[in-house]
Amino acid sequence: MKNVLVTGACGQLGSELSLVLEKMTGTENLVISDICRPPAHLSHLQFLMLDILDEQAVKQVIEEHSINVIFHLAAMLSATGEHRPRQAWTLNMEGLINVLDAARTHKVDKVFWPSSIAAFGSHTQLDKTPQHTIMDPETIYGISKLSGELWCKYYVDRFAIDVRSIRFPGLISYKSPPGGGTTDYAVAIFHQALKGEDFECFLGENTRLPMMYMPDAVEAIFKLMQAPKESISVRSYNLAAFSVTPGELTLAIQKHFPHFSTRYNPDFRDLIAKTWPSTIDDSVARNDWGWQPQYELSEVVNDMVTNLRMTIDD
Ligand code: AKB
Repeated sequence: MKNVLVTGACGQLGSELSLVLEKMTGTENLVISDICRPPAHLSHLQFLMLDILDEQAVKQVIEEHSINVIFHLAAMLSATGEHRPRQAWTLNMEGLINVLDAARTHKVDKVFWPSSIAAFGSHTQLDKTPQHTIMDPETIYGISKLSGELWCKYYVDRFAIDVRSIRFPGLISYKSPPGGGTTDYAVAIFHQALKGEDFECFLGENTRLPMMYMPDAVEAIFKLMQAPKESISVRSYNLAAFSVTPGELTLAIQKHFPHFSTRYNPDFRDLIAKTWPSTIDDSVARNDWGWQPQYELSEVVNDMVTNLRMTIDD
């Protein structure tokens, strides 16, 4: 990787990925972008205000910085998308197409784009969801992810752009908060526990979703991006680490905070979650590029609690 551009760098995934990318590319070869100012821990990086809906601006950045690799992360997530469906569609689709087209025009070597478990739907086999199965998403975010997968494949087949993608489960991290997703509860719950307060959960106690710890997610992106072209058999890979319900996560957190408790007040996000896989079959990623998660639930909980405690103590 020589000159790298990250879009949506201030988001949950972008802000962690950018720091790891910096170690690989060097600060001078990394350009991060978003439509809001970067948080303090990214302020030493080359930052550009870039609206991915501005097609000319996207092309200009790629040209001026001789970008060879793009990590296109800017998107609106599932829950916010349900409040603003047209904006979610425009941002998620037009943004992706602008990036793919700029990559084609400027002969970018590789593009990474995150898909999601939201691309599946209620007729999908939701237990051990296979790589190839029925996909009938019911949220606008999910529809944009499924359409985005098809657009990526189209650019691969038609223009030989090397686009690679992962269908991410919910991501758990302590460095930056998620924004507007259905899986966000799995981060918010830790912050409440650390504050010594109970948690009101917008999912039902038994709603099981696949989750992944951020270091595993970042590692997966690098593994996929570094895999030889010949080993890539699909463009958007299923990926799993562990699956958990809010009830089980509460029990795991209670091992550290015995007085912690969760009240359940499921809202529209619980209905969304019920159309998403509860567990994922990621054997294609394991076979193609050796995917192997490092973090199980108990390790994630230990690490989250330790690191959030340090943040509070600082
Ligand atoms: C969301 O909840 O919208 C995201 C996702 C699963 O893609 N975290």
